[in-house]
Amino acid sequence: ASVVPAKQTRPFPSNFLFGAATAAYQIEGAAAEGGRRDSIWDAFSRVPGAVINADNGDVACDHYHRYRDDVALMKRMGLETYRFSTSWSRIRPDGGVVNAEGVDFYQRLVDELLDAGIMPWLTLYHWDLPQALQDRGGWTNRDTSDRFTEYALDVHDALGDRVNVWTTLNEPWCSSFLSYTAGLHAPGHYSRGEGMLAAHHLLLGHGQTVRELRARDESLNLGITLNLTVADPVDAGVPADLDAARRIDGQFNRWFLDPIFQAAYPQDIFDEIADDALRAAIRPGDLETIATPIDTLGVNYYHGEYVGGTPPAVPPIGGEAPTDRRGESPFPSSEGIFWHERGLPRTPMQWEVQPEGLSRLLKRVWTEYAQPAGTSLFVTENGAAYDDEPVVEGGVVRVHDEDRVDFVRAHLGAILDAVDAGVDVRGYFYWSLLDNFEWAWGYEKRFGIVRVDYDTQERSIKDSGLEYSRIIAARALDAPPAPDQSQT
Ligand code: GBH
Repeated sequence: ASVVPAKQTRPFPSNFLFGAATAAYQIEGAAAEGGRRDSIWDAFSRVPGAVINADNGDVACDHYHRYRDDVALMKRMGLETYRFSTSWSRIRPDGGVVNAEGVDFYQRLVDELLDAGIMPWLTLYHWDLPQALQDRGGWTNRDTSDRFTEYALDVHDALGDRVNVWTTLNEPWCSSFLSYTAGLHAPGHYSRGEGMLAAHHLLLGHGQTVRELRARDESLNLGITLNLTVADPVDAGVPADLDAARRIDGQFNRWFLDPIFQAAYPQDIFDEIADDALRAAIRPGDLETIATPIDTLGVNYYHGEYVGGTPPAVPPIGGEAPTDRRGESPFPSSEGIFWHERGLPRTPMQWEVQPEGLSRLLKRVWTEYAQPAGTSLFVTENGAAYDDEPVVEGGVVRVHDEDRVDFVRAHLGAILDAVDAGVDVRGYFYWSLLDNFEWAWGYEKRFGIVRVDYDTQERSIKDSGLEYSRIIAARALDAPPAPDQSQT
């Protein structure tokens, strides 16, 4: 007789928060309404060839008009918190004077969230710089850091009494190197020097904003979100492979973590890539400002990197190296670094699915940076685009996105592995709540746990969304069957 094993579940810590994330330009639409003016993404989307299918954020998910329904949907799904960003171009359309209508939209959104019992998690900058500021050099101009702090204080004037968690920047690596060096994101420049200047001024804007917000209100929870990765050498016994992994780690991770937590750029990478313009841009006191203590570090994790110091015999599916449209690298220094294939599954974006990398990343960031600083750790983005195929069943649109269900479960499991190893991870935000404008990929790639029909704007919760709701309700993950149980 077979013994039915008791259902095994892995509970989440009692203080763990479950949420989903979006960003203003990716979902709001209403680009020319409510006094909003162009951001760099409006302008970039008009550049021929910049965005697939010449898509843009003019309408997107029309969230600007449908935010009430979207909040109701979040409530139905049981989300405890919602991570969204405010649009600088709504609040200060020209980078200067405050636009009351823009402020009003976010007040209504936050009130709606609070009424629904959902904690607002506000990000001030998710890549949509007012074009008027780009016309003056954008993030390569130090003045933009000051404008950012002014804008942040405006948002605080409007929402400081209702929003406790404030994230300054989302993924400054993307808004510097991917934007000013690789040309893949707005403003679409191809300059290694500009990327480094942009990164420094973004970090400076972050630090001085944390300082100013803290001075206004000590009770705010302040932080930043970084896109971090795990760089594995092809062969840890080969110095050139180890070196490749060190340099990728340095440019993705340490270039941002070290100044924020240790008031210094990583010396090895700095010696290799810093040019005279960057050295001149770093003024006395800047690094101390950047290292203003934060309460929360948000980690965005999508995939790892598998790199070596020599070219692979067979080029990996994703290519031997990330390149811009001209075939060059987004990194200020990546000469002699090659991406290899290790046979992991890949999403249609060719990103590896490597949940175990998330466990290792969290352990490392916790022990080396967050814990010593007394900073809490959250996974503020994680998700995947798959080629969803909607079907109508009993008059209802269903998306049986098994791949995404597995993806979410695997990454939540990886977080629990980190928790078991002593890492204090406080929450998880799936990217994204909705299918949305996926930057240079336009509407072609869908990351949502909720499907958006872009013709009708109808929303349908995908199977992954239903599964996520169940996990939230149970506050636990069903354990996978023990490997030997099924054999006997
Ligand atoms: C996030 O960034 C964004 O915050 C979000 O807005 C976006 O919709 C979501 O991901 C999905 O893309 O070495 O040049 O090949 C993603 C972070 C970091 C993922 C860099 C891709 C490889 C870049 N990205 N990574 S490259």
